[in-house]
Amino acid sequence: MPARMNAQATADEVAASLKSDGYAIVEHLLSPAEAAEKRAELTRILAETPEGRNDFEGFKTRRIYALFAKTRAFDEPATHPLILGVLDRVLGPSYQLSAPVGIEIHPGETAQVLHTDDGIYPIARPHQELVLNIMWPLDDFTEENGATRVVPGSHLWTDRRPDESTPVELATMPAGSVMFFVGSVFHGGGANNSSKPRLGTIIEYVSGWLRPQENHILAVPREMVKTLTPRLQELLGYNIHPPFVGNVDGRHPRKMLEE
Ligand SMILES: O=C(O)CCC(=O)C(=O)O
Repeated sequence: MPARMNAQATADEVAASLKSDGYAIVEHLLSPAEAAEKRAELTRILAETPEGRNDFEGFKTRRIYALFAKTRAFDEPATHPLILGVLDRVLGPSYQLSAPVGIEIHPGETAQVLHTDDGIYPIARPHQELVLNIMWPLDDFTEENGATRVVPGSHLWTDRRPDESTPVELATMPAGSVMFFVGSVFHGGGANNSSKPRLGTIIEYVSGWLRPQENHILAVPREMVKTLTPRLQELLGYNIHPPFVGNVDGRHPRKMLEE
């Protein structure tokens, strides 16, 4: 069981837990009112969101992609000082948003296959951490409603994969908490055996020199990006990995927001 920390947890404490277990939970980072406000905002968007197209997305799961084009509810969570502090320690100074997704798992959904989020990149294990993912539960995550399943310590595996006998932990936690998990740890959404949907937002970050899962430059209109904070603009791809990965016509991409 990894350390469960309270909202006073430091980035060093979270990073230490990630190093040993591959995941860490900080409870009550958002107030119940903040979590409820974000839940209501996503519920509005979910009314227009289709169910998944395959077993991985989940046939009884709705996923909100292009999140930063559809709501401002996660601008602050995405740049929360604790989140950025942990990112600095795990991914180093250069990282960007990869896959921000609202995930609503409906009753009757089966457990998602256990997987790693950095497995989409053809880079042999072991390797430096390339991905850090943050789950923001907007409902209480319980054993019954599909709390995320995690295989503690599996970020250290080189050529093993989980099977039926692998011990799995459930990331049960109250709404408004956060679960950090590194891209190399095996995890997956749980089965929802309750009578209500389970809503959470995953905000995934990737090293600045790798291609993000979602193309935010196309997904989020440039006029909208101009209204956001400089840090969020950088995380959406208006940044370079030093010395010049991501340049536009030889210039820093932030210049595209000044025209
Ligand atoms: O919804 C969850 O609890 C985890 C989902 C997940 O890991 C994924 O979709 O890749």
